[in-house]
Amino acid sequence: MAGKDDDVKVLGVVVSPFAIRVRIALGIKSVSYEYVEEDLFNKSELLLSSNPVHKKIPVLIHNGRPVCESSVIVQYIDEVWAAAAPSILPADPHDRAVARFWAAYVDDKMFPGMFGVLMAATEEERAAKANEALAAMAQLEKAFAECAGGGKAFFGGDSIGYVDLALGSNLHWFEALRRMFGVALLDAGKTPLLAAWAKRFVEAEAAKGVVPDAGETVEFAKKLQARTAA
Ligand SMILES: N[C@@H](CCC(=O)N[C@@H](CS)C(=O)NCC(=O)O)C(=O)O
Ligand SMILES: *[C@@H]1O[C@H](CO)[C@@H](O)[C@H](O)[C@H]1NC(C)=O
Repeated sequence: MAGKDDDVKVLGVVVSPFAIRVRIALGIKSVSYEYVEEDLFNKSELLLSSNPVHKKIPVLIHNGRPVCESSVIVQYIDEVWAAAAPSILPADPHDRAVARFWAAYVDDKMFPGMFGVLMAATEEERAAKANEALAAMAQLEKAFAECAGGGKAFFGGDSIGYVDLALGSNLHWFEALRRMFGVALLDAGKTPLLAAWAKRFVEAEAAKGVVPDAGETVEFAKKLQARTAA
């Protein structure tokens, strides 16, 4: 359980959506933590020993004990720091199930399309991946309209919740892809509710200082493309 002498470390990469959602979740709960930037092309012993199965970031290390997988970590944070309001998952079991459904949808449908835009080998492939991501965004626009009834600030209601973290942690990539390829995954014409939601997300206190700017993301993207091609 949480205590005042908690030792909390996050192994991450500044532009990684998966690490960003964990860091914003800790911010929501006002948990102080040490952030350790990893080089994914030269992983630290600490990363390899704390996530020996996937060897991926993010890893949360709480009082020496690692927790892996961003969705698992965010739920862990919500449970351990349950007393620190607001809660990230809703209270009602069905609402929780719906939130988990849409967060998984972001990772399974939107993210592969979005990342595919960056890594595509051909323009045809890039267009196909953009369409996959856009189709997912259209679904998420409908989900937002339904769950927020059009009137709430966030998927989670008045404050950032589980689905907000899943989707909002990708926003700097949307802008990077727009600059690099002219691909607009967030478009006020197509998904007006999400466009307005995105502005609220990046301006939220817990997101400030964690969400990197698009320029930094573009630099990272170029390095990733070059290293993957090599
Ligand atoms: N499902 C994982 C995905 C994490 C992930 O893809 N991490 C990437 C960076 S964004 C990584 O560490 N890649 C290193 C590798 O694959 O070697 C989660 O939600 O935590
Ligand atoms: C890899 O990281 C270690 C420290 O973890 C460092 O000493 C070494 O110089 C790095 N190697 C490269 C090629 O960056």
